[in-house]
Amino acid sequence: MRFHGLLAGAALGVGLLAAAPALDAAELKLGYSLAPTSHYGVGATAMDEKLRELSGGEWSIKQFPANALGGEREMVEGAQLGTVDLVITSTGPVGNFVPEVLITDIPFLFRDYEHAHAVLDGEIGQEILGQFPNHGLVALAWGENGFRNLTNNKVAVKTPEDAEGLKIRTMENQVHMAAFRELGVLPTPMAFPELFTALQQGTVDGQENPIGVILSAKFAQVQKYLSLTNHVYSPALIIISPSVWDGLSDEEKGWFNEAAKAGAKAMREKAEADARDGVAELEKQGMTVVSNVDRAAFEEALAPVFAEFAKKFGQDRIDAIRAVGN
Ligand code: EAX
Repeated sequence: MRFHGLLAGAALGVGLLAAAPALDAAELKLGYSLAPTSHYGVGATAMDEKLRELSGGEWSIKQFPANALGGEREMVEGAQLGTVDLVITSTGPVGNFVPEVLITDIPFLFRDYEHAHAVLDGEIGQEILGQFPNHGLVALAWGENGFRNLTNNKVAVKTPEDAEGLKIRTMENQVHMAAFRELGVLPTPMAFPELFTALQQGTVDGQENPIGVILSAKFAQVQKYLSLTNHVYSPALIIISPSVWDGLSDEEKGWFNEAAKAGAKAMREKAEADARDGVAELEKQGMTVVSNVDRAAFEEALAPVFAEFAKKFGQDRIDAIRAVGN
């Protein structure tokens, strides 16, 4: 009898194992700061689709858009702690966790999208991703936020002099803050979830973000002037919590890497489409667009802070980034 019972138990065990993928199907929590229709939402959806396809439905992603899991700094912290599984974030606060990322936040470093992609997907970018585990995080891929543009309520900014004295919200990022300080702007670091209200109430005069973000966050409702400064390329990252990553098999890690690549590709396509088509839309929404910005003057005005960055990050490393694709 005992013998039979054991056999029956073994048979049951096999049955359970065969059904394991369905029983164990895991849904991961992914947070980001924008609406589901944004480049982050499009990227998250593409990643989810690819992950389901590769894992036969074993793994999937539940999205928490619009800061539902907190601001970007809080979400990255959550990934470190294991309370957030996945995050799509700008590099804004990431350099506070992984200092090696900060070099990518230097203004006027990337010439265009092609250059940025070549650097980030190439040796230099992959080396930076490789540093994340030393800081309690895992980054799967570089996504994209886009080239940032200045908006404000006071003046049509064309030159650095026009921007002097403006109170501008910056990300919680020491490289961005140093650059804006150099321009004579009053940089006010602030988490993104607080920004709309701060613009509405006049706590700050302006902010800067890629066209896709300005559209998604509906900043046209609270900002008058849009200057096409394209002063800094803003990368995004797809981060996974080590608490999830460390439990994955090599095969599963492969699925996540491939899914993140699909997400990053879709994110870039959407961010670039927004940058192309979104300016006309923002104009329609009532913004005054300044397209003849003197970008060379902005770059020149930053010369002293570029010298500081060279000391901090190494002129050779900055040159290596600039040299990619030349
Ligand atoms: O990631 O904080 C920012 O300005 C970011 O660009 C925005 O949250 C999108």
